[in-house]
Amino acid sequence: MASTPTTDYFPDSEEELYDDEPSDLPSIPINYNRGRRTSVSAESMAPSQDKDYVKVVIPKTQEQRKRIENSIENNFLFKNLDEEQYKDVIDAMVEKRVSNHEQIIRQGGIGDFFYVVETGTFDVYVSKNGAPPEKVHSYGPGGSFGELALMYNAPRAATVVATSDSVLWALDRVTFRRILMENTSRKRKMYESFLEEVPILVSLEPYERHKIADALESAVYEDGQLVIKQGDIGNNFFLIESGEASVMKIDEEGIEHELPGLKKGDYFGELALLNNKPRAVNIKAKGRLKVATLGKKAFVRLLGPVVDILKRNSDNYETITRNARQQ
Ligand code: 1OR
Repeated sequence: MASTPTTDYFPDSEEELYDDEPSDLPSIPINYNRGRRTSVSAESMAPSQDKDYVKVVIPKTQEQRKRIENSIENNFLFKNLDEEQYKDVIDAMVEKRVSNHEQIIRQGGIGDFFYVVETGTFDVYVSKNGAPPEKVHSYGPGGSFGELALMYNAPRAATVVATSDSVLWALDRVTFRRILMENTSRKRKMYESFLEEVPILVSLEPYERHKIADALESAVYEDGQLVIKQGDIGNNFFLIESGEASVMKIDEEGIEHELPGLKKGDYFGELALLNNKPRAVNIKAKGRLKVATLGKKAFVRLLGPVVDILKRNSDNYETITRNARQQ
């Protein structure tokens, strides 16, 4: 049927995990779409003149299809595809076996493919202003890379090299743009300016914030609704997109103490995730509260670079609680 790519393409990738973990979120769960593969909105970012489009179909065995499904299962970029989009993506993917040390993408090169890692490991190098390349990231199974050049019609932003014999699935540029780009760039745009203003995230690279955007889900709580219940197991991390939240701590005698509230740009819910402890306080919406949340796995993976700051900040909680009790 379609343009079968030659076999010496150089795929690339970018990764992410969204996780089918338990969630703290309320009745309209943030993951309401999961598993249903309902259609995404049709705001057209992609050059998707569907009528003229010839689908890429690379014949594959059931076993190969299964392997692709497993590889993309936890990848945020493949969320929210409808059944047809999901099938089209799998049809279009090409298996690429690579050897240790093989270069998959070269910084400055032209973007042709987007890559998903089935097995193996990859390192990412960036050279800034002609300086020697520095390792900035690595990928393992489930990861994906090479979306940037395809999304922005830009040269490859980094070099990606296999660090073991590996198996990749490559998706051609046209299929990537037609199916995966719309949702991805919509989300990155939606959260971009907000994430730039979240104090805890300022030290991150823009690309790290993009990846957080891929993983975020928004949820809304009405006035008085409990977001976090003291004593519960914690599954999510929260950033306040708009509105305010009140914070209450119940002490051993059952007396409730009000702690300083939270506002736009503030975060909460990290403590239970960092320490694997029950939720330390109650957090409630004060008026309408909109939050962006990350599941635990995504939190660990994407906020790794700021964990020390989160931990340091949490040292203040004890002082704040002590002061509140004395009032
Ligand atoms: P691409 O099409 O530009 C290289 O081809 C790919 O490496 C790129 O898409 C991303 O998928 C992936 N900056 C830019 N690209 C990165 C980065 C990155 N990490 C992975 N890729 N970082 C910023 C470095 C200043 C690393 C952030 C952790």
